[in-house]
Amino acid sequence: MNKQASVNIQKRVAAIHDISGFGRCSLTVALPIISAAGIECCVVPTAVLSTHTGGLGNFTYRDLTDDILPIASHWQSLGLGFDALYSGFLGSFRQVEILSDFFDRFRTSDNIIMVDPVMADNGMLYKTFNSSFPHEMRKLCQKADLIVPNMTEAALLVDEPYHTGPYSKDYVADTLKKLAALGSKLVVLTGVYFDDNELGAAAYDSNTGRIDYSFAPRVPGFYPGTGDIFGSVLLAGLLCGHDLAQSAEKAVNFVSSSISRTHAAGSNTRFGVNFEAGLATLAATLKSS
Ligand code: PXL
Repeated sequence: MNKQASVNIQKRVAAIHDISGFGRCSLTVALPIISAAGIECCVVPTAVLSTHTGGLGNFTYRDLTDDILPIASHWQSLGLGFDALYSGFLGSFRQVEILSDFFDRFRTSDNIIMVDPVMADNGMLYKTFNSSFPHEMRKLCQKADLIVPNMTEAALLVDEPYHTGPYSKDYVADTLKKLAALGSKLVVLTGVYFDDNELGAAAYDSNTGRIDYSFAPRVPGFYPGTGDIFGSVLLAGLLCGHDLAQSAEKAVNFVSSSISRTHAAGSNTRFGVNFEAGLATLAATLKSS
């Protein structure tokens, strides 16, 4: 091995999500998961909340819209570069345009922009968004290399009514193609199921037309934060050198084992899932090729 090849350059991600102090979602899952993969995770908090907005009562909410571009400017002055830009839950309508600028500042010919269009689940928009937000979020998806919507977000992005499953393969393939037509060449759709026993994801690469599916046994209940866990493992997988289908499979398996562990413990599901107990195994899985 020559000297150059033996140098291991650490990857670096900019993760742009809210930070909810309690409830295990957004930055409180992205940071530990990406770090466990050996990747440096720099954070841009879009808002600070006491908890996530999914059923824990009167959460506090501090919008950080006006801090995002000054953070970007300071980082530019330091000459920082990122292997991936990863956005999730946004704190305000205005943040879409601001993130678009953020992406323009840090995009390079070989980094990846991943947009998780966090805004809805189970057929409903989250409390902090109004009905014009999906139209705005579509603009950010146009700028991405990879988008990671769930089935509800997918319906909002392609401006079609939301349907509960089980879904047909044709419906999923059609939805993936419509999502890619928004501008992002790669799409990973979560919450896909063809029967009531399994739940998983479909990974679509519009460059090749290939669709790969990954499923795990369905566990009853609704588990907040699992979309953020999924996205963080997916991105970590890609940056560790796994392909889109392999990374999506690792993300499905990690979310599934985190949910099973939480269900088996009888924990309050509104508090998020116990992904922490799986981090050491995840790190080993991501590092093996
Ligand atoms: O997991 C998505 C998410 C992220 N951030 C906040 C949320 C939610 C979902 O409810 O409320 C603040």
